[in-house]
Amino acid sequence: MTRFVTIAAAQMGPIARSESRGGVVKRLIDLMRRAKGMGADVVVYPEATLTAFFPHWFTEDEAEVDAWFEREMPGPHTMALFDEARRLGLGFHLGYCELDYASGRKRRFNTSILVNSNGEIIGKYRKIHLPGHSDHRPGTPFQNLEKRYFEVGDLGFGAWRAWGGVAGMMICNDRRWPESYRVLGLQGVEMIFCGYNTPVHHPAAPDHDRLGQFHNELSMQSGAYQNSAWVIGVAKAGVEEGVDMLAGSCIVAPTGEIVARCTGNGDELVVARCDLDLGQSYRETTFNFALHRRPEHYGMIVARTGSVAP
Ligand code: CDV
Repeated sequence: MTRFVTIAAAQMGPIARSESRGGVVKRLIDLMRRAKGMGADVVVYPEATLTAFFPHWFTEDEAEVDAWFEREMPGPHTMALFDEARRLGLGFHLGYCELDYASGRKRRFNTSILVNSNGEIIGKYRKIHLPGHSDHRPGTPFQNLEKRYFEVGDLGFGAWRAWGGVAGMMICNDRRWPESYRVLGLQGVEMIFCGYNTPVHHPAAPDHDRLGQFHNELSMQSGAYQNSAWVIGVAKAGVEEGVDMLAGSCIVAPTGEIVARCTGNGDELVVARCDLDLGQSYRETTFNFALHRRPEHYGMIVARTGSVAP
C-alpha cells in the first residue's frame, strides 16, 4: 500500500518588531486555510514563527527578553491557531521560543512542536545546535545572540508516528550538521520538518554570503538523500528590521531532489504530495543501514594516524 501525505511549506515574510502575536497568528491562519484549500494534511511554519528574530539584537533587560517567549502552548494568542487546525482537520509544525519553569528555574529554549489534526501536541523538539555568540558585538550590522538567549535543547532528536509515517524535527542551524539527520534516520524518520531564520549576510565570514542558498539546499538535499527522508525546509524570508533573510523554502524528496520551492520573499505556500514509501527503495539498497553501515569500524583510522580532533 502506498502512503501519501500532502505537506505545505508555509514561508513567512518579515515580522516587524512591533507586530503583535495576534497579527502574526492571523497571517498563520490565513496560510493554514490556503494550505487546506491546496489539499494539505500538514502545514509547516518556520523557526521562531511568532515574532521578529530577536537574537539579532542585544539587551541585558530580562523582561524585554522574556517578552519574546511563550509561557504556555497553546497560549492566549496561539489558541486560535490550534482551534483552526482542529476545525480544518489539519496538522501543523510550529517553531516558537519557549519559557520553561518545569525544573524549578527559568529556562529558555528555541523550540518546535508537532500538532495533530485534533489540535493536540504530539511532539516537541528543542534546538541543539545554537549558532552565534553570547557576548555583545556592537560593531556588527546585526548580531546572532542565540547562545545568550537560549539553552541547548535537552530533548534529543525524537521521532513520532504521525500522518501515516514517522516524523522528526530539527531547527535551522541543525540542518547543517549531518548528525542531526543521521540520528533521525537511525530512528526510521520519513519526514523531517525544519524551520530557519538565516541572514543572507554572514558578518563573521562575508565571503560565504554568495553561497547562502547553495549551502542551504546542499545541506537539506544531502540530509534527505543520505537518510531516505523527505525534508521540508521553511524560511522566515525578506528584509526584517534591516536584516535580509534567506528565502527559498523547499520540499526535498528522499532522492535528494527539490520538488517544490518558494520563489518570493513574503508569506508564501508550496505544497507537495509526498510518497512516504519513496524512501523505502533507498533504505533497502544504498542506505540499508543494517547491511552496510559499519560504525564499529569508524574509529580505526583516527586510532592509526593519531590525528584526534580536540
Ligand atoms: N537561526 C539560525 O540557526 N541561523 C543560522 C545562521 C546564523 C548561520 C543558520 O545556520 O542558518
